[in-house]
Amino acid sequence: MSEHLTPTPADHFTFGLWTVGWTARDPFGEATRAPLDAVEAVHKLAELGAYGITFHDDDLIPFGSDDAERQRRITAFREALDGTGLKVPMMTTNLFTHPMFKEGALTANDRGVRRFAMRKVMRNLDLAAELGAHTYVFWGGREGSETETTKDVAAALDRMREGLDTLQQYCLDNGYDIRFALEPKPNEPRGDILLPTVGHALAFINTLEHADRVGLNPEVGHEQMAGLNFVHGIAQALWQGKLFHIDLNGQRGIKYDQDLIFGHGDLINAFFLVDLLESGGYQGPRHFDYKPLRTESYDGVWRSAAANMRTYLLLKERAAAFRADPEVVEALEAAQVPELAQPTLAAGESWRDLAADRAAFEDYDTETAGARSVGAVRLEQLAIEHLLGAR
Ligand code: GLT
Ligand code: MN
Ligand code: MN
Repeated sequence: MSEHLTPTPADHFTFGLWTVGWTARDPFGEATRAPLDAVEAVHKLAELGAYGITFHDDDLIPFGSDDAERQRRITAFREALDGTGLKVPMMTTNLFTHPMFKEGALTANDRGVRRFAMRKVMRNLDLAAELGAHTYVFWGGREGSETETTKDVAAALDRMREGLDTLQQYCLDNGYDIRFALEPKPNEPRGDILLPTVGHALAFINTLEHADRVGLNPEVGHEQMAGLNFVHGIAQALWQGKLFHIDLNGQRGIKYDQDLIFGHGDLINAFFLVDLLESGGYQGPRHFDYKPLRTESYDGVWRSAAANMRTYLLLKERAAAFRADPEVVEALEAAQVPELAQPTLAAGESWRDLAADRAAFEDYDTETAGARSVGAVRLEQLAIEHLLGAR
């Protein structure tokens, strides 16, 4: 394997403990793999060249553990982190598995459930601060409904805002430098989930008290489940300074959440995603949130972890070759792509000047503008050829 395709911590690849640790229980069948010890996961991921590991409170400390058990597990995990140098850049809360969360957590109709959920997050924020995590993800898997009658959406959004404002205040008052990242998903496990897409979440964030400390953790498959272009969503999140974190995986079309290996879904979109992440100023971890196929045993689990990273590095290499190709540069010019960065009005020009410019309207050659060829096919084929290694 050529050296630049061998992952190292400098690549900032991270994995959820729940990904390699998924025992492959699904709604139709029992687990096909034995549980994975968190300490072993840390060692294996470090060996493979990852930078970090992320987790939900309950991934590390089973729900209902007593204090002694909790401490024992945290200590063993810390020792593994210290021994390997693996980091914990992000943490999150499980607000979806326990039956109490069946109707929501921060937005449950039941106020007692909401108060419990807030305390569960607070306790785990203490651990996140202790382990040096600076990003905290909120995936509202149970925040939604199957029926219009059971959920007052406006009230639920009020409660979501109250919860996030209060929890960020908790961080600030405790001196925790932890920013929040909301993870949109259109559906599954709920029929309809609140804040279903990047766009909904971006609009909601503007209503928060600490809006500057709240951004997004978009997941490839979640936007694609809604038929949306992930690259466009990420470009807007970056443009708004809100790409705090990212969940990389693969999805094949509008169906259940597949959580495939990165690149094993829409490969063209993955190519342009890596191109954008590498050139668009994203500095955060490249976090894989995927599920090793249920058909595989642990050899396949570790192979799939390595595959995520290698695919990313391959796409990074291909994207760099695409950008460096003089023919691509020329085709971009021909398609007027760089021209879009030029403001529509000239420096100092007002709408009055524009209104007086006959060349812009009265004398504009609309026939020629309508007949021009944009050159998109040539450009896209060049991208495909680079992606396939043909250039
Ligand atoms: C859950 C979900 C993911 C979220 C995780 C964070 S857990 O597996 O499917 O998309 O990122 O809570
Ligand atoms: Mn998913
Ligand atoms: Mn995710």
